[in-house]
Amino acid sequence: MQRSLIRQFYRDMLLARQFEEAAAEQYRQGRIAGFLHLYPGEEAVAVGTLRAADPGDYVVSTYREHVHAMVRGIPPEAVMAELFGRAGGCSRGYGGSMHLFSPEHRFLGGYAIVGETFPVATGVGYWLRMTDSADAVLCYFGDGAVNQGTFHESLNMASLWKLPILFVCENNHYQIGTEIHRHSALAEVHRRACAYGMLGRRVDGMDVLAVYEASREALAQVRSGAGPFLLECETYRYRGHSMADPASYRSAIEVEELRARDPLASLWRKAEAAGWMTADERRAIEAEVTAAVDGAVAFAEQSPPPTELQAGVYARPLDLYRGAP
Ligand SMILES: Cc1ncc(C[n+]2csc(CCOP(=O)(O)OP(=O)(O)O)c2C)c(N)n1
Ligand SMILES: [Mg+2]
Repeated sequence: MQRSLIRQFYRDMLLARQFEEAAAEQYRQGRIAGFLHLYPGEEAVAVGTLRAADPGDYVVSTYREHVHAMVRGIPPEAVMAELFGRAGGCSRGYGGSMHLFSPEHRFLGGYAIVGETFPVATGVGYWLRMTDSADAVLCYFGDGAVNQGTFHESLNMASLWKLPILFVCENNHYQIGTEIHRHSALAEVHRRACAYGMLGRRVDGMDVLAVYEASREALAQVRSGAGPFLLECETYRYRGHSMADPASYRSAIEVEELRARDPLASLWRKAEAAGWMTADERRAIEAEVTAAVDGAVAFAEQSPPPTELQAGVYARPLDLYRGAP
């Protein structure tokens, strides 16, 4: 694999880790309100899948989507400012943490409803197919979303119509505090693909190289016209479900075991052993990432609050009240 790509993976995952830790700190200080779902532990999934995608592909993600947005090219400043609810945010401060959006990056959200990404991605896939586009859609969801009716309805139609969609399950084994064997009759999510006549496989979601390779193969299938693909990435979140969750439902031993497979540390070990990255290069990336995260927080702090609260709203409440069309 190219050395530049390995460094890119490392930089992306380090930015992801540090950005999220900075967001947690800003939340504690009261600068970020509402719910905040962080990604530490899961970095290899967003980075491996999205670096395998083409710039023209569309992305539909969940409420745990800050990292997906940044890997897609939305600047960290615009993501942090959105978390702060400021006008400099990528959704101009109206959306907050769970509703990042950027049409120019083909980043179609940020959805707070569990299972909401399936029909949105299916609609985009349908449009791509109708227009004979070469682009694809990457649709993210958690293990806890696969028992929603939208999963069945969307995967069935997507497969029937051979839509160009890569369904990416971020299986972190928990639906908030409920472990997967207690919420799913079938815990191996990728095996559900056969019910819809589509291809599916599981990959180690703590290993960015494995996720990247699996995503490239899956996207090649999707683009060939073979229809959608279900990629299950087995991963883990080191923090609670959201900042409001102390995660007391799991043992310290379990967390330690998964921390030993940390995606960043294991990539560094491999990169150093193979001579893909030197310690000096690693330090340079660390310095650059720290500056980028500090810059993002500084930008968010000085960005003003949104002023036009009614901009982008289709109907004004007063017109509705008066019966105007
Ligand atoms: C339709 C719906 N039901 C319930 C919720 C509350 N809720 C938010 S996240 C979540 C768990 C989702 O688990 P999972 O899909 O595994 O995602 P993860 O947070 O692990 O990434 C629930 C039940 C919601 N947002 N939407
Ligand atoms: Mg989960």
